Amino acid sequence: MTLRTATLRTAVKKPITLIAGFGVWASAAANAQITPGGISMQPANSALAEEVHIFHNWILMPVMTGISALILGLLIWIVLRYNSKANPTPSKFSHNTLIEIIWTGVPVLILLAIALPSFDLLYKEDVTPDGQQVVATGDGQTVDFIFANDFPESRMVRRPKHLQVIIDNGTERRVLKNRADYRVDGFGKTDLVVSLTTPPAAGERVIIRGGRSVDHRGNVTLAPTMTLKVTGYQWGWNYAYPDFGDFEYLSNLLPKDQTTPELYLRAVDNRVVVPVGETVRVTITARDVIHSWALPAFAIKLDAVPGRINETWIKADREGVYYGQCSEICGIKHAFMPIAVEVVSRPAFEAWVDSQRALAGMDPLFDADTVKLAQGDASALSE
Ligand SMILES: [Cu+2]
Repeated sequence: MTLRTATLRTAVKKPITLIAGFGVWASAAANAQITPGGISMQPANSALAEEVHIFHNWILMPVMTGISALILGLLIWIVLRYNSKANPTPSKFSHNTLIEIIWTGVPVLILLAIALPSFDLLYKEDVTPDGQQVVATGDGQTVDFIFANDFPESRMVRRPKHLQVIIDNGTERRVLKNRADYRVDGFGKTDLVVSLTTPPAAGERVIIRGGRSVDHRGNVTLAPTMTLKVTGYQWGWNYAYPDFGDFEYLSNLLPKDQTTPELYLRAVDNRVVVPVGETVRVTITARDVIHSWALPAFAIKLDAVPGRINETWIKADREGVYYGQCSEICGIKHAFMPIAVEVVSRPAFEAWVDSQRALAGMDPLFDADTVKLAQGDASALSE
């Protein structure tokens, strides 16, 4: 119903459509992505989606292919070797302890091999990242930098992999290596002291990120910079940005004559707009019946349930427009409530926020000066 089954559904759906026959396969492919002739999943636009793809490609597909091949082989062998001509007098034995142990034990091991990484993925999709970062400027002498490890007990930085130290000299970024480039004192305590082997040059920025939300690339994912509030209704979506003022808007299907054949049933009049490289908390609910906010490029599919709020998060790697659909049968126009998310740079996002505020009769939140400042912050936030 919520995220748990939803994610598995995303991961498992493809092979089922593949098996279901070429007609279904072709139409599913055309539906799933804009690329003509594409048959696989949409390219991932987040570390999490990438990990879902790895799970699908390297665990689910080999397991399914292996089991199908094994069963087919056994069937062929039985048909050829034990038909009435080849084997006129069948043996009469029943039960074989060794084989029974194998066919009980092996499936258990296979299920465990699928379950363990999938639990990890479900946890990552369900728990909004809470990583924090401190940015200090080097002076050519200082080597010790303090990171406040003030997370709740269960989310504290306790191991080297929960911490990332990055040197930014203005033109490039270097991720330092634990032990070789720095040492950490105080894992599990309130103040972590990061001691660099060589002092950062004057003007170089030292970025220390800490937290338990570590993606599969080894990067600490920072806490959300904003919340996107999604409300499904018959037949469209309502989006609100509570951090940026009291404005909200409807997002509806673009009629056939206002878009291209490829984008019809994808394109909407008002897209969701989010900044690139920043964690966005997404809260999802519905006004009338259950809908589902699904965005394949981010491996997100979460039910929108009236009277309750579900939460997940996205963090886009790249700018661009990404499409999804309502994914819970919600009534006669279920197929006509697409989702379109536009990922933009931080300055473009701020300009967009101000344009929305202007429409709602509010003063701008960001002026030219703060846009400059925020650009600096944004470069610190993006990978
Ligand atoms: Cu719907």
